[in-house]
Amino acid sequence: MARAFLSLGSNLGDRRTALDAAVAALRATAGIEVVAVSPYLETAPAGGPPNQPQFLNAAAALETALDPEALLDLLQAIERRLGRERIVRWAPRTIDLDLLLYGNRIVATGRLRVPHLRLRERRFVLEPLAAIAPQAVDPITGLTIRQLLDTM
Ligand code: A4P
Ligand code: MG
Repeated sequence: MARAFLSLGSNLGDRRTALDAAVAALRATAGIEVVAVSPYLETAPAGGPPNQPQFLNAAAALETALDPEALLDLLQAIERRLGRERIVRWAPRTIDLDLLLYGNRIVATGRLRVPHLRLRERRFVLEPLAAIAPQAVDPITGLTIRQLLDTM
């Protein structure tokens, strides 16, 4: 079993229901135990088309038997099930699920980078994550989430 951390984001439709549904789908999956979910935070959109709506962001901690690639497959299946349409990069979305950290593993394949490439530069990712795992360590820099947030 490995400890993994996810980010969840929604800025389209009923955002709270979308985050709740994603957490419920994770809880219902064999091989996944959801051990913590952060408060849902209202955040200003970073990047993407102008004038897009505010996001609701959260982070979740999992214990999982799935390897990182299988976990990404699962996140993408949940995104599809919850009706996300990929049209424009960084455009408004009903649900975005990103894998932030997977133990202390570093993964760099064509479709998966762990730690998430933009983990260190995004307050909307670090803030919810710090609420549930301030001592989690980024294996690239060796810094904790709390330290990354404090040095932003
Ligand atoms: N991919 C590679 N590594 C990962 C990973 N660790 N986790 C690949 C998840 N996916 C990963 O992602 C594009 C591709 O990234 C996937 O096919 C996967 O193979 P996507 O979710 O399909 O597309 P996206 O989300 O539009 O692009 P991207 O690059 O994931 O965008 P971000 O970085 O997730 O940013 N502002 C606020 N306030 N709150 C937000 O949540 N989110 C974004 C999206 C922009 N601005 C935001 C927020
Ligand atoms: Mg994404």
